[in-house]
Amino acid sequence: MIHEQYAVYAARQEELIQRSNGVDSSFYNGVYERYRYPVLTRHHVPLHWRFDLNKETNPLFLERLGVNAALNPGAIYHEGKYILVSRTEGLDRKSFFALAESDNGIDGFRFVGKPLVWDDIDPNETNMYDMRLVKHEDGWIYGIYCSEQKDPAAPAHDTSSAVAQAGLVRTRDLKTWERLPNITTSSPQQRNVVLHPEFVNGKYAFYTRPQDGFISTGSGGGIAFGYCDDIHHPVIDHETVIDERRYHTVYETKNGQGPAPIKTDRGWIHIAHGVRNTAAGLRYVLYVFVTSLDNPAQMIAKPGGHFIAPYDAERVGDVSNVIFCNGAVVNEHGQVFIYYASSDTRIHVATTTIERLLDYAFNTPADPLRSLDCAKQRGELIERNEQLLASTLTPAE
Ligand code: M1P
Repeated sequence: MIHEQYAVYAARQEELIQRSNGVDSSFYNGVYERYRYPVLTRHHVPLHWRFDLNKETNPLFLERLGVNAALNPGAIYHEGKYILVSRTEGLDRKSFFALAESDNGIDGFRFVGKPLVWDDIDPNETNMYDMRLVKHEDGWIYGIYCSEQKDPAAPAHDTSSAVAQAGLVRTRDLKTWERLPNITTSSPQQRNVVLHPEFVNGKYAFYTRPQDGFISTGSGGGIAFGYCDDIHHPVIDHETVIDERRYHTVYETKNGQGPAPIKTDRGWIHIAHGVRNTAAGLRYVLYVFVTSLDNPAQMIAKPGGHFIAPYDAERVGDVSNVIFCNGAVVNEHGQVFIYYASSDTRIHVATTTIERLLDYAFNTPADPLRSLDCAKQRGELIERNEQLLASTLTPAE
């Protein structure tokens, strides 16, 4: 018999799911819109994924398998629906992947089915997270995710050290998933590995992030690019760094490719995350760069500074001061939906258009890298504007 409390809490959850979302008018930069509410949170996770609904076995209606957070979703636009594959973290700290969909990409997101599973080919894989969903021109939808295990070389007293590698799955229908072997690279650690959506020089191509340590990049780091001959035995022999870390930038400490790059007639738009260290810990923001259509490993534009950074309530969460993005989609009208998580806790959307993204990418000045040069850069903008203002103001004004 179903517990009577179920109907009460199910109705509350339905209200949350059906709440209409709107642009947050407190924010304007012309580049993208922010929205009033997160689009997906742990409160959206269905009750029957968390509670035993049976009154006989759960008379007090206690949550049995709670969910701590919904974050860092992969995203695709598929058959007219906006699909997220959320990193969904149980109270036990283990993340699993769960699919949610919406008709308009802004609100109404609803988890569907059950948590995603596939053949368990690696008994050492302990945690899985941050899937990039990529519709490849070979016809498959790929999921590339971080596959994490305890560091086998760690001494017995060290129960924290971990090794991250890139796990690989694929599907055609978003229901059944085929697990392919992990992607092999020469780097001791890999996260933020992303498949390029098209063949490049006839090969599968990946963005990687070689690094020495689980958290720190060590001598590695930077967003790299490499080829893979056989997707069934994915090996990337050679990684070339295409976007290096650099002193006193928003990506000084580390960076990583976000979603698969977005194709436009002027180049591939990349949304990436950049990390710098502060007295309060690491700060994660998003930034943008563009690579050439002929050669997606060649940078052709890079606006200075961050694109999206933690804003207001987004600043606080399980890991505060973090914006992370591994999912963005473009619909048939050229509208862009950027799904990002704030502070490793909940998922938001920002909307823009290809036209605005290209304008931002090509016309935002580059980072001059030194304060005095930044002051001069801003001074020049002010001078041009002052001249314009002076020439357009009538004496009466
Ligand atoms: O906690 C912030 C982020 O930390 C990691 O990011 P990166 O791969 O750049 O080191 C990931 O664990 C990511 O999931 C997380 O949001």
